[in-house]
Amino acid sequence: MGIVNVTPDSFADGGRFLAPDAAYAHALALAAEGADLIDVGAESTRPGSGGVSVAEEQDRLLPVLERLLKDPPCPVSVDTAKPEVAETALALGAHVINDVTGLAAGPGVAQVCARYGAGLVLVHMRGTPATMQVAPHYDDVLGEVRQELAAAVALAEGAGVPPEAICVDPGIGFGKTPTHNLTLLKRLDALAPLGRAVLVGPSRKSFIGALLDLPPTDRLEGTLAACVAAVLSGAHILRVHDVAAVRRAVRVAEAIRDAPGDGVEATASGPGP
Ligand code: HH2
Repeated sequence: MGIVNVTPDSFADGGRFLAPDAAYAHALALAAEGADLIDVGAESTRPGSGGVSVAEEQDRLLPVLERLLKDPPCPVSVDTAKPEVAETALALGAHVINDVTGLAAGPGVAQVCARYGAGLVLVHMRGTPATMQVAPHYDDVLGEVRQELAAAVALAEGAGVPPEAICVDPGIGFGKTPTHNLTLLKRLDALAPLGRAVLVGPSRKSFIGALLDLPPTDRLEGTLAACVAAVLSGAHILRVHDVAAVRRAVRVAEAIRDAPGDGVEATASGPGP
């Protein structure tokens, strides 16, 4: 899933793709790099951000979605927690809604998805972007994230979204310390009992900055490591800024994951080392 932030203030690329032409061109470029899904968002949810109005979010999104959905290069998801924005996006032909609040405000976004037959990403978040990084605490981060996502899944299904249309995301950086993020990336298999595809978004996030002491623009290698670890622990979809690089890293990681583990040659293989 390639990221297109139509925002002035996103933590990694704020302002670069605020102009509709730039956002549209970036979406096409990410699809050409091999993205299977493009995620367009118009509200930054970085820690401390206060949010934008429905009108502002629509004003940013619509010119981009109108162009992108005329002849979409791949399915398009829209990163919003507002039912009104979700409705407008789906009416234009968007395929998936990515709700980083995991239906915190109620089933509204899920009801809209059910009506349009759209996919729904439910992300785990504790608190709101304004408050979520103020002393996050869990007694059992894996169990609590799984339980809270299970409640969101039940809410979505109750609103009429079919089980196979829902995917879950542990919400890297959304009300988590760096250690919580590392534990979640290491143990994505803990979400397997939910029976949904697992999406995860570690791209350029601050836990990488904390480990390497580098700004968002210099976090590619850290992102690749996090994505590889996520694939090995059970991720199905990766939300990233750097699609081409992540695709390459993941192809190798998947080949290693799927290689015979017992040293016995199952099929004829190529040359040696
Ligand atoms: N993270 C961000 C936004 N949307 N969606 C999902 N499903 N998972 C995530 O981890 C996720 C997300 C935050 O990253 P970004 O869009 O790059 O920045 P900002 O919120 O500052 O626009």
